[in-house]
Amino acid sequence: MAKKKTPPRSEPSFGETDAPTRASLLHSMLLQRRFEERCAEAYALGRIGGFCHLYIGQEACGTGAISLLRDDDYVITTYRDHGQALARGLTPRAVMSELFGRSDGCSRGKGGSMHLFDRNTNFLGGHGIVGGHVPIATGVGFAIKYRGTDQVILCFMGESVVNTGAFHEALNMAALWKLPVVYIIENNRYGMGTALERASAIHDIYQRGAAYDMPRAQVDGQDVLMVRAAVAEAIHRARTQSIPTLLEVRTYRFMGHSMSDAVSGTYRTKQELEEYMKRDPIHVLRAHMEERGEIDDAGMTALDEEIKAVVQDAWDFAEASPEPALESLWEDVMVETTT
Ligand SMILES: Cc1ncc(C[n+]2csc(CCOP(=O)(O)OP(=O)(O)O)c2C)c(N)n1
Ligand SMILES: [Mg+2]
Repeated sequence: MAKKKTPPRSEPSFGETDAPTRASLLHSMLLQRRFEERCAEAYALGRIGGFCHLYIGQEACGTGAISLLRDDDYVITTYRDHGQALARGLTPRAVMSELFGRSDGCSRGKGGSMHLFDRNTNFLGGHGIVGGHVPIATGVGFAIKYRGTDQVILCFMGESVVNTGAFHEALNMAALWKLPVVYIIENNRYGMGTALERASAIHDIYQRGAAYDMPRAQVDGQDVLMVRAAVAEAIHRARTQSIPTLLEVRTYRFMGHSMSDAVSGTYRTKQELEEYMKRDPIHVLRAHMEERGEIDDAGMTALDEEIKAVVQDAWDFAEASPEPALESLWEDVMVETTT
């Protein structure tokens, strides 16, 4: 099928970064971190209700991958979605309002933490059912190919997803029909309290792609520059040849599975957590930038202060935003379309 060409944009070849890009990656990761630290506080104060899963420790995965997208590309993800939503350009005000259940939220206060959604940035959620969104990503890939554009979709998932049937059906179809989807497994080693080794017959899970003859790779998920390099190659393949890729990004979550779990729990040791925390993705990028003379202590402090003010503004905005009206309960439930 002939592809309609959209105007060329500055897509970095295989994830090369320059100083402004590194600065923007640092800004994005620090924003996500400070934002979610305040989410934990808001949850403890009862401002945020329901389920709430933090992304702290994993920021390099979403940030590196999403930084390579064009505005007209798509992102779809799991319930651990705050960081990726911010990386994709949803405003801190819209995300915080959604978490507070307010009408200025990106899902009008009716989705909450697990269901961030934004049509303007092609952010297709935020999905609570483990594995449930993977076939949707494949469907979007099919739609892109059917329409003949050269867009791509990034589909993020946790490593537990690879043991669901939906994952296999969706990857088989994507490989068979050559769909422009980049499937990104964020392997943080645990599905709630279950270690990968207790749930999966193979541990190098990118090898699951072999069953569908899909290009695949394993990546260091704590180094945002490594993530970018791998994802850039996959995006290039999807955009120019409509070939899907399966990436396993090895990472670690520094918090509990959700706000209802203890940080370390009984399924992992404090020592293990401390060992992984030595490779905090923000520190790893900062070290890259320090080596190149692009940031120093004063620069880092100034950035931190600027970001904390943005997050405070988001909190204040969310608190002032009204709750959705009761009548709006039936709005946005179904869309009737003629196309
Ligand atoms: C179909 C389904 N089964 C069970 C659950 C409950 N559940 C929520 S998160 C989760 C673990 C998922 O782990 P993983 O895919 O590794 O993602 P992570 O939370 O580590 O990011 C489970 C079992 C669910 N949401 N959906
Ligand atoms: Mg996991």
